[in-house]
Parts: sequence; structure tokens; C-alpha cells
Amino acid sequence: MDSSAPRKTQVTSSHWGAFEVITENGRLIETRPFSGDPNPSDIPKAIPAAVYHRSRVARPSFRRGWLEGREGTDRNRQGRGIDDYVELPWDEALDITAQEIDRIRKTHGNSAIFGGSYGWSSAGRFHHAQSQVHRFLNAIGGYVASFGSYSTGCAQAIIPHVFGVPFLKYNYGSQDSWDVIARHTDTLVMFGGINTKNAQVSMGGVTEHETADWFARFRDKGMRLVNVSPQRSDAPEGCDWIAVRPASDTALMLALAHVLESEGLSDHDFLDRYTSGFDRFRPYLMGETDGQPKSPEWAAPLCGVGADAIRDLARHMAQGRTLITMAWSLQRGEHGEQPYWMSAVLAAMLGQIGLPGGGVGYGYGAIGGIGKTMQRIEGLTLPQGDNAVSEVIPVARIADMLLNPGVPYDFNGNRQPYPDIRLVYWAGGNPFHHHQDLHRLEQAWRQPETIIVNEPWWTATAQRADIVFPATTPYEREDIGFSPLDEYLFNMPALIPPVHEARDDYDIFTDLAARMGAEETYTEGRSSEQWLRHLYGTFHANATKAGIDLPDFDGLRAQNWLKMPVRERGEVKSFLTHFRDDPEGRALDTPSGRIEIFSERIDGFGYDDCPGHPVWLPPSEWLGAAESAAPLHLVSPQPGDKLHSQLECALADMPGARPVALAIHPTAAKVRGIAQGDLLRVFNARGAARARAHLTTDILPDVVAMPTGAWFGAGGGNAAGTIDPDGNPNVLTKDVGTSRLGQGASAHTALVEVARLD
Ligand SMILES: Nc1nc2c(c(=O)[nH]1)N[C@H]1C(S)=C(S)[C@@H](COP(=O)(O)OP(=O)(O)OC[C@H]3O[C@@H](n4cnc5c(=O)[nH]c(N)nc54)[C@H](O)[C@@H]3O)O[C@H]1N2
Ligand SMILES: Nc1nc2c(c(=O)[nH]1)N[C@H]1C(S)=C(S)[C@@H](COP(=O)(O)OP(=O)(O)OC[C@H]3O[C@@H](n4cnc5c(=O)[nH]c(N)nc54)[C@H](O)[C@@H]3O)O[C@H]1N2
Ligand SMILES: [Mo]
Repeated sequence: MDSSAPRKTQVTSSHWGAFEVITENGRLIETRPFSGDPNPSDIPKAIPAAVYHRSRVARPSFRRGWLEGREGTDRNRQGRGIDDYVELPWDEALDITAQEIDRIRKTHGNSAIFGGSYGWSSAGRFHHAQSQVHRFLNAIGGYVASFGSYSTGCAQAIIPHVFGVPFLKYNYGSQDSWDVIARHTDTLVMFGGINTKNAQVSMGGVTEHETADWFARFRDKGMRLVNVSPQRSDAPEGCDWIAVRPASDTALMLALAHVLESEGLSDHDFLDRYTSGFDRFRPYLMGETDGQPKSPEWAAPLCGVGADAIRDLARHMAQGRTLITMAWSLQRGEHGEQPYWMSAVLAAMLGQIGLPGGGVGYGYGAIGGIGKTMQRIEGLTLPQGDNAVSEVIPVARIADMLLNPGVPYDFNGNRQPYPDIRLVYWAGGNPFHHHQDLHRLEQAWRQPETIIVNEPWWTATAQRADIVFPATTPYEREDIGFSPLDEYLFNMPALIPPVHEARDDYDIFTDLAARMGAEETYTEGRSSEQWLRHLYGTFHANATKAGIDLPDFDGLRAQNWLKMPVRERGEVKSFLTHFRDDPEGRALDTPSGRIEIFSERIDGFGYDDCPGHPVWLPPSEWLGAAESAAPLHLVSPQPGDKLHSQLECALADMPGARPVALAIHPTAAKVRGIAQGDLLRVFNARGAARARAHLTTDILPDVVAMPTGAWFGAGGGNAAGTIDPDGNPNVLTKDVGTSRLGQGASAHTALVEVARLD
């Protein structure tokens, strides 16, 4: 491909959708919306500035203290985040790195290597950094992996107990499309809202942004749309807002269930036929076990919603077709298992699970692909090989792991010691963006002997690594763009040559593997282009079998992009529809074969933080436990202007853009003497961050919201006791598992105080 032609317009894809890229003499000049997208995202606008940003990693870089330190354990680990870096030529850098990985695996075994490497990386099926690093580590003998995601880690543990399927299979393969909802649903009750800001992105890409248009349809049809959330802005304009305190949804849902049960509105035929354990749950609901009926009057002071409003909502939900949707955010907090499980129980009591437009759905709006139903074509996935190491930690327990080698922990019925990690390899993620309680992570990060990071930019994580390899961005290499939740297929051209000395993750790992005697295993003798042809070949063959005609690889290259006829219109039979039609023949894969309202298995684990049926368990930090030192609940949602911490370097350069905005109610602002636009200090016992006051009545008076994604430390060093300059909320959040069952991230569990920063 000639990337140096004078002026060219090509289309590429990304997690936030497709866009046109204008290049001139091999330089990326500008991005423009993709013609096929009715509501294109603004995110790509920041790409040109980010690609050539001064924070690009130019050459292989070694932390001076590590390079000059003695072999082995004493690599001056305290210097992470403080030391400067020494640049070395690629060959020498790869030699040193391969020797170090080899030393660790020979001295401590491959179970001393952590390669979970969580993160979204970039779109593109082959150059997916996390798949590449896993494949590489498998080729050299394996690594300690991680289970689940920050997005839905807790759901991935609880939902299989309840519905007998992996959560993501339920989420991506078994939910109603927007179209079915538009035709069948009368009432949509959205816990945590459905946010078009979040639907801007989808892993692997979302080409037609259509969530907002569907809501216009819903409104035209006269559907009742209820946003149950601490922020009005969590759902599109025109929805009713039930302002619920964060972390109190389980109490609210229990009260809704109580109304159904006391007013004879629960569907006992459904409960008898399709569920198990309602008889064990009911006494708790009605207060027979603990003397406390979970009535609206009980729930009202907990969740901040009036008893009459709860009663009205319950009665309304029992009329017509009702779909309950649950934002992923609800399980990203302590005891996040409970609202997720309880939503299934509530939906079961309404008796509409398995009917079009009814039941419960997860993650609508969380990513743009959910609600789009596609015929599935397999392929276009890089095989990662087999991992010879069996240890796996729940993804969000990384700091616990590093701080507690050998110490046993509980996870979903298993008890195991944390592995003793000596080397960490990260490619395609930014833990110093995504993890909770970053000052604690900073402590934990001092434990390993060596930390290696492949990154295009000097992120906070790169700034805390011993070895940093400059990686290309997707604009600097050829790839194929595709998501099973999208109907478009892209050849993502190499738009510009690599910036500075950046190399593709694949080439970095190929050269490391070669030095470690694993090149053939890693590459299978293929170049990047041969891999693209190979992966596409399988996909092409599967498409042909499914009756879908696609061009060959060269044809796709020439065409740049195409739309495939894979969108399913109308109802798709899911495992739940089949189960409803034939509960014995198509029994669920749970111990009872039914939806488990009571789980003997979970009960058998004996966890007080996740007993045998859903219960109200207040988290350690929420408004019900607020103290004068930290009286406000902090929610830290996804940023609207970007994906996580990506492109932040360019956005932060815009005048006045940082620190980030903190949404705060005028009442809370007034008592603190805060005016619109004031510079703020947001703090608690764990840390402090700067923010800019954004006064709005669209948030509960004792809740504040601060988006994720500001670069921690924004340019080096950020010890406890300092104030994070650009406003990364994770200096404030709590690093604790959701429970011993799910061990998910508890990002939404945090109380804070806010003051004007004079
Ligand atoms: N407080 C709070 N914290 C949260 C959340 C929250 O709700 N609240 N949400 C959590 C969730 S759901 C998630 S998913 C995480 C997201 O956390 P991450 O996925 O870790 O965040 P990203 O910023 O997307 O990190 C991706 C990194 O990969 C790099 N990268 C991009 N392309 C390439 C490539 O080709 N090669 C290499 N080597 N690197 C590349 C980018 O520069 C970037 O640094 O954050 C979590 N953190
Ligand atoms: N633009 C953009 N879109 C994104 C991302 C991004 O970085 N940028 N990240 C993507 C990723 S990786 C993910 S996982 C999804 C996440 O999707 P979600 O998890 O659905 O989104 P969040 O933005 O974390 O939270 C949504 C809202 O939940 C509300 N909330 C918080 N706690 C509670 C609670 O206890 N109860 C109730 N009822 N509401 C609560 C908050 O007000 C918050 O605004 O977003 C994806 N979409
Ligand atoms: Mo996520």
C-alpha cells in the first residue's frame, strides 16, 4: 500500500465506529464522519493530534534504575514512576528483554509471569494487543491469566448460577433487539439508564450509531420509559426519572417484588414452572425470616424513592409487557451480585422471561452493539494457543495478588493462594487508568522484579514500567475491522508509516519469541499480512457456508469496507424462548434446570457476602453509611469525549479541558460555597483529585459524578498525599472485590468530600 500519495481519503474502523481519514504525503491530517453512520461520534476528531503527540513513545526505553540495578530482585523498584528512561536500539533492547523473561521463567517458572494484560487496546482483529501478548506468553511456556473484565466481572460470576449460561452469551446472544423492543415492550425500566454517550463505543466497532434514534421511536410509540438512576442524564431526554441512590437498587427491587407478591401480581404459574427456590426467597421478602418485610416503606429511606412511587412502578410493571434493563455499572460496586440476581428474580415474578420485549436484559446502551442482532459468522479471531500455567485470578484482584503472594483468597466457590509474580507484561491496557485505589496499586506495582509494557503513548502505566516498547497505533498498520455485533466489515489500511521507531506488537513479540526459541510456535511461519489472509480466509469460508457472498482479501482491500446482510430483523429464538416453550426438553444448565431464585450451590459456598438468594446487603461505602468526612457518593462513569484513557493526551491539551468536570447538584455546591466552573478538590482517606465544578440539577443532591480517563499523575509522580492534577477518579475509589463470589471491580463504591480549591 502506498501510504505516501499526496492526498487520500480512506475509511478505517475503531471501537467508536468508522470514520474517514485524510492523509497527505503520508501524514494523517484530519478525520471526517463515515457516510453510513446516522449519528457519528466526535471521538475521532482527537486522533490526528494524539497520533503525533509529544507523549508518543519514540524508541525502546529502559527505566534507568532498572537498567543500572543489579540482576534479579534488586532493580531499584522504588524508582518506578520516578526514574528517567534510557533509550536503546531495538536489537539491544530485545536482547536484554528476552534474557530477562528467560531468567524469570527459568528461576521461578512461568507461573511467576503475570500476563492478564487487561485492557481495550484498539480495534482490529489481528493486531489486538491483548491477544498477541497472550499468544506470545503461551508460546514461551504460559502465564498467570485473569478472568472476567472490569466491565462485567461480577456478572460473569453470578449470572451462570442463575440462568446457566455464560453472562456474555446471555448479553450478546440472547437479548431482544431494539426492533423487537420497539414492537413489543410497553414499559422499559432502565436501572442505571441507557446512555447514548456510552453506546458511542463497542468492542471491535459500532458503525451505525442508532441508540438515540430507537429512543425517538419508543417515545413516538408512547412507551413508558423509566430511568432509575442517580443521574437524569443516564438516559435520553424524555424518560421519566426515578432518582435512586447509588448501590440501593436491590432494596428498590425487593420492594417492587414485595408489592407484586402482596398485591397478587406475581406470576406464580411462571415461578412454579420455570424457577426454583422461590419458596426459600419468599419468607425473606415478606419478612418472615428476619421480621422485616421488604416493603416500599422499608425501601424508601434506603433508596431515596418514595413508597408511593415504588408501589406505582410495581403496579405499572405488572401491566402490559415490561422489560427490565440493567446497566453494567450496577454490578461494578460492592455486592454487585445482588442487583443482578434480584433483577432476574423480579423479572421472573413478572413472568415474561422468554417473551419478546419482556424479561430482563443487561448492558443495553453500555456498548453500542447490544440491541443489534446479527447472524453470527465465526472467524477473524487470533488463536492464542494453550496456556501451560493454570493459575487465573479475577481480573480486578491484581493489587491484592501482587501484595499477597501465597495468601489464599476466595472466588466463586474456590479457595486458592495468589501466585508469586516476578514479571508483569502489559500490552493494550492501562491499569493506572482502570484500577481502583491507584495509590494502593502504586504500592503493589513495586513488588515484581520486572514490568514490561508495549504502548504507543507514555501513559501512567508506561511511566511506571521498567521496559517500554513503542507500539504502533491502528493507523500505522493494516488490519481487518469487524465485530460480531455489527454488520460492517473493514479493511483498515495502513494510513501512515509508523511514528518514530514504533513497531507492531506482532513484530515485537516475533523478535522476542525468536530470541527465546519460540518463533515458529508464535508466528506459525506467517507474516502479518499472511495472518490477515489466513484469518480472513476462515471467515470468508464460514460466510460462504452461511450463504453470504464476500469478496476475497484483495477484493476487500480494494473495496475498503462493505456492509454484510447479517442483520436479523424480527424475533430471534434465544435459549430463554426455547426454555419457555419446553422447560423440560430445553432445561437450563443450572443444577435445577430452571432459573435459580435460590441457589443451593451458592448457599453451599457459605459466603456471608453472597448468600443463597438475593438479599439487601449495603456496601461499606454508600449514602446510608455516609460520614461527615465523606458525605457524598462518587460515581465514576465512562467519559463521553473518548474511550477510557485513550486520546486523552490530545484532549487534555485543549485550553480549559482539564481537570475534568465533576457533576454536582447546586444544593451541595451552595453549602460548600462552590460556583459553576470553580476549581475543586475531591477527596477522601484514599486520595485527592482536582476537578472543575459542573453544577446540574440532573444529579441527586448527595451524589457527584466524575468521568474516568484522565491520566493519573498527568506527567509523572503522584504519591499518596498529593492531588491528582487532571482528575482521575481512581485515586478515590475502593479496591475491594464485589464479594467472595464475583470478586469484580467495585469502582462505584466510594464516598468523598468536595471543597473549593483556592
Ligand atoms: N472508577 C472507575 N474505573 C473504571 C471504570 C469505572 O466505571 N469507574 N470502568 C472500568 C472498565 S469497565 C474498563 S473496560 C476499564 C478500561 O481500562 P483500559 O481498557 O485499560 O483503558 P484504555 O484507556 O482503553 O487502555 C487501553 C490502552 O491500550 C493502548 N493501546 C491502544 N492500542 C494499542 C496497540 O495496538 N498496542 C498496544 N500495545 N497498546 C495499545 C492505549 O494507548 C491505552 O493506553 O476501566 C475500568 N475502570
Ligand atoms: N464514550 C464512551 N463510552 C463507553 C466507554 C468509554 O470509555 N467511553 N467505555 C465502555 C465500557 S468499557 C463499558 S464497560 C461501558 C460501561 O457501561 P455502564 O457500566 O453502563 O456505564 P457507566 O458509565 O459506568 O455507568 C452508567 C451510569 O450508572 C449510574 N450508576 C452508578 N452506580 C449506580 C447504581 O448503584 N445504581 C444505579 N441505578 N445507577 C448507578 C451512574 O450514574 C452512571 O452514569 O461503557 C462503554 N462505553
Ligand atoms: Mo468496560
